[in-house]
Amino acid sequence: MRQRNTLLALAAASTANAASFADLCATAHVRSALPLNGTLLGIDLLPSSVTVSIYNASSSPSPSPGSSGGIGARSASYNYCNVTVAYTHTGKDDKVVLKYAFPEPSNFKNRFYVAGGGGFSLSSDATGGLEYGAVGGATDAGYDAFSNTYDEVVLYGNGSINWDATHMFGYQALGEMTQVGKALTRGFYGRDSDAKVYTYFEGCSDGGREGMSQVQRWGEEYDGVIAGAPAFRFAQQQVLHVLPSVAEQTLDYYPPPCELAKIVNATVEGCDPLDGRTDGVVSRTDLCKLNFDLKTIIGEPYYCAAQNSTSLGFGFSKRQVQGSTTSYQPAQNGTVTAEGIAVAEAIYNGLHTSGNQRAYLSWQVTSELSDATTTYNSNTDSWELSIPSTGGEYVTKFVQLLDLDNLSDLNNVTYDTLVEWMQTGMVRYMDSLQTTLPDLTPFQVSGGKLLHYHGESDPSVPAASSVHYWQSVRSIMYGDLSPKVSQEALADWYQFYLVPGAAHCGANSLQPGPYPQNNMEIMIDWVENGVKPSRLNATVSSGDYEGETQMLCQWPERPLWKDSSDAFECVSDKESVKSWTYTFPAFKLPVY
Ligand SMILES: *[C@@H]1O[C@H](CO)[C@@H](O)[C@H](O)[C@H]1NC(C)=O
Ligand SMILES: *[C@@H]1O[C@H](CO)[C@@H](O)[C@H](O)[C@H]1NC(C)=O
Ligand SMILES: *[C@@H]1O[C@H](CO)[C@@H](O)[C@H](O)[C@H]1NC(C)=O
Ligand SMILES: *[C@@H]1O[C@H](CO)[C@@H](O)[C@H](O)[C@H]1NC(C)=O
Ligand SMILES: *[C@@H]1O[C@H](CO)[C@@H](O)[C@H](O)[C@H]1NC(C)=O
Ligand SMILES: *[C@@H]1O[C@H](CO)[C@@H](O)[C@H](O)[C@H]1NC(C)=O
Ligand SMILES: *[C@@H]1O[C@H](CO)[C@@H](O)[C@H](O)[C@H]1NC(C)=O
Ligand SMILES: *[C@@H]1O[C@H](CO)[C@@H](O)[C@H](O)[C@H]1NC(C)=O
Ligand SMILES: *[C@@H]1O[C@H](CO)[C@@H](O)[C@H](O)[C@H]1NC(C)=O
Ligand SMILES: CC(=O)N[C@H]1CO[C@H](CO)[C@@H](O)[C@@H]1O
Repeated sequence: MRQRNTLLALAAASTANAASFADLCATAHVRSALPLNGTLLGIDLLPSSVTVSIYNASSSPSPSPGSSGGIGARSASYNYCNVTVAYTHTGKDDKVVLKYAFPEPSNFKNRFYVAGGGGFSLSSDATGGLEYGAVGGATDAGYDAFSNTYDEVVLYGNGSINWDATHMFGYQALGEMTQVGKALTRGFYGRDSDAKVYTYFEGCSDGGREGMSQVQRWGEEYDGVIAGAPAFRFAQQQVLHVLPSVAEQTLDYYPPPCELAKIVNATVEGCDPLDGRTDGVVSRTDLCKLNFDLKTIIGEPYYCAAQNSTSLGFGFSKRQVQGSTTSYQPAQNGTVTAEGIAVAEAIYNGLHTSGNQRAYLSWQVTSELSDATTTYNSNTDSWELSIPSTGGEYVTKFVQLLDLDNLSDLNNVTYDTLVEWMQTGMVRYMDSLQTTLPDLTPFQVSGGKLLHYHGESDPSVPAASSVHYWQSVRSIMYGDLSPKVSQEALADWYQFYLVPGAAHCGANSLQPGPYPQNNMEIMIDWVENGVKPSRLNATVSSGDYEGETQMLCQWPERPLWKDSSDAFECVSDKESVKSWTYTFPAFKLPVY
């Protein structure tokens, strides 16, 4: 009898759910669920702007294969209520458009999910959380970010910075979208105004920086943040993209791309065994840095066939061809030169002033030297400077304040000039783009969990950049505790993992290593069930060890195979940690 009642109740509930999705996904209901003016300080919602529609997965065509990001593709399998609503900042008369995807009530699991973007874009997709039973949201940040990238609007004109857009892109837009979204989520599903809505962020590259911006500025709003390869310490990070070109100019040697590729390949080959297993992956770039002499590569032959190459670059301005440029490369047949090695060493060694003070860290040895790629001039049959637009555009727009998409040349540009550009960018955008505040107390105190990871052979954002931030947080928050005690305290809520061999936010075609696949499951378990990870689950996706699970070591421990037929051990290695540790005396301000 009791069982039958339960079944009836369940049936009634599911009918109510089925009937109610259309009721919930209705303009009047959404308007009534909006937070009232005055509840979220400084945010006035505009009820008249609300639009709603039910997205029916079954009746909608699936997104085209290869459509960007992959996250959007998930929406094809879920029905959701598509809501847009705008707000204005009190007294400001601006307009920010938000969009949200609400799962059907039967799928809703009390969660809110924010996805990070990349390059100069915030995510414009609100559907990434549907597979986790989460409401998701996206914001146009007040500068129509659904169609514009931030670098297109950062200048009103030469010399005139759009600070509203800068702060919105920097951290504010996502924080406000999340605040409104959580309140709206409670109202939409009829929960109490103080009901818990587990709130997650997941992103990589600029998305990782965005995640860190939320941890730093809106810590109380988030329960779990997953930040990959964050493009933070923005000034140093963007100017770093120009370092390889300046090294080539300074050393007056413009290596053929094939020579650089050979240097990287030979380094990977030479350092592969140092971690105890020869598997094509340098799981210990620190041992490579400490024990491998690049000069031993001099004289090794290289050959690359002629090609019309599409160079990846990390160009992320919309006015430039997104992510790729095509150029002709003749056959390259030669041997690695001392000059080529000197360029590689200058790049891996990182930026120093003319007085030999360190200004910044660099990519780990074994990372591809993508930003050093030269272009072929068929008139002179020689290789010439090619300034990566990532760094070039940052210098023209953000430092020089000129509405130009790239530096046209490096005349009179020295290592000292790069340091000056970093200094200008750091000070000017200290409270907007820099994104390295190391005191995360509000996030920690409210119970937030941070999972931070970085591909060890990342050729765009150096892995050491993440290590440096972890060290900054540890010393600022636990400076009075011993290393061991502070590491344990930190690991209760902030864990950092290097991903051996991995490139920028993904696997590396040159090193068939592991990559984490189920970070959100791990994070949900940590936040909602209290299951604290101690290693990070990752899977090898190609090569001889395809399918192997590697439980990655939590920083500062490092992997080491004692016997290549077993799993690696996680070891402490002081020399190794030292090789990842930097100070930046070129700057008088602390660089967190
Ligand atoms: C909130 O304030 C805005 C103007 O700042 C106004 O347009 C809007 O109608 C107000 N919302 C409500 C629910 O009163
Ligand atoms: C989805 O289905 C609902 C209910 O059948 C219908 O009212 C709505 O128009 C559909 N929406 C779309 C976008 O097809
Ligand atoms: C969601 O609604 C907005 C505003 O009406 C519309 O522009 C957008 O195409 C809708 N998205 C989907 C997936 O239906
Ligand atoms: C470097 O190694 C990759 C594969 O690992 C190969 O495709 C490429 O041709 C190599 N390049 C050179 C210059 O040896
Ligand atoms: C590169 O492209 C040019 C012009 O399209 C063509 O003539 C040439 O054969 C191509 N070379 C290679 C190596 O593909
Ligand atoms: C590259 O140059 C060497 C020495 O000049 C020559 O022996 C070799 O055949 C060349 N390789 C190719 C593929 O052309
Ligand atoms: C500017 O950036 C583009 C890539 O978008 C690159 O091809 C070009 O060589 C750069 N300009 C200079 C002067 O290096
Ligand atoms: C901005 O400055 C650049 C570089 O000096 C110049 O080429 C461009 O014409 C200027 N734009 C405007 C609108 O004045
Ligand atoms: C590791 O991730 C893989 C791929 O997502 C998954 O199949 C496996 O269950 C995970 N293992 C653990 C221990 O989490
Ligand atoms: C100040 C300075 O060094 N100026 C030099 C900049 O570069 C040009 C040539 O590109 C020289 O002529 C200038 O003397």
